[in-house]
Order: sequence, then structure tokens, then C-alpha cells
Amino acid sequence: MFQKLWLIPAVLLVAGGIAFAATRSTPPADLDYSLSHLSKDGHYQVTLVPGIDPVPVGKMHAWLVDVTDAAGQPVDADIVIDGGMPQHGHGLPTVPAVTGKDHHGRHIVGGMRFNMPGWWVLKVEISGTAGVDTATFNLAL
Ligand SMILES: [Cu+2]
Repeated sequence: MFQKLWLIPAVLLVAGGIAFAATRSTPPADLDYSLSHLSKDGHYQVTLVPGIDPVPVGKMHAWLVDVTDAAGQPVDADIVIDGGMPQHGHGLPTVPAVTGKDHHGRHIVGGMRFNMPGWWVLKVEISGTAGVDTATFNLAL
């Protein structure tokens, strides 16, 4: 009855190894890394433009966020941007905030910083004339 007890630590070791590999492994292969697409419910076209390209690790910088309606026409909208690393279970190390608009009407988001390389997700919540919607973007740093 006790002869199989050695199996327990062996199984735990394997399970732990799989869990560790899952947090350290490469991101899903089918991720969309485009920085311009429709929001989840199709209300807005959202385009992100990093202020520094390629996007740096560890450096504070600003991004531009362009929001139009689905047909590409200007729209009056407020945005909130948030993000994190799905494989690490943590968010952004900063709290980015909209500081104004540029002369094209794009939202300027200051305080963007990514503190490590890997797969990041940025989520933009848009509140505009067409309602509230979200757009999610993937980033490989
Ligand atoms: Cu991380």
C-alpha cells in the first residue's frame, strides 16, 4: 500500500515543472500583434502609436491613441489604458494617463513603461458616442 508513496513527490515535481513552464513559455502562437483594429464590439477603430519605436524596456515614454468610429470618422471619446503580462500575473508598473491631444486629435498617453521583456497586453477602454467598448492589443518586447 505504501509502495507507491514515492510517486507523490514525483508527480508534484512534474506538475510544478509544467506550471513553471507555463509561466515562462513563449506566448500563444496565434496572437495578433497589430496596433490598429476594431474594438471588441466593433464600435471604434483604435490605433496605438508608441512614442518610441521599437518600444523600449524600462524607459518611461508616451503613446498616441487614435480613436475613430468604425467607418474611420472622428469621434468624441474618452479613453483609459491599462495593461499587464498575462503569463506573469502582473500589471503595468506605472499608471498611464491621458495628458491631452495632439494636433491630429489623438490622445496622448503619458507614463507608459514596460519593466521587462516578454508578452504584454494593453487594454484600451473607450467611452464615446457609440457607447463603452474595449480594444485589446498584444505587444512582444
Ligand atoms: Cu512580467
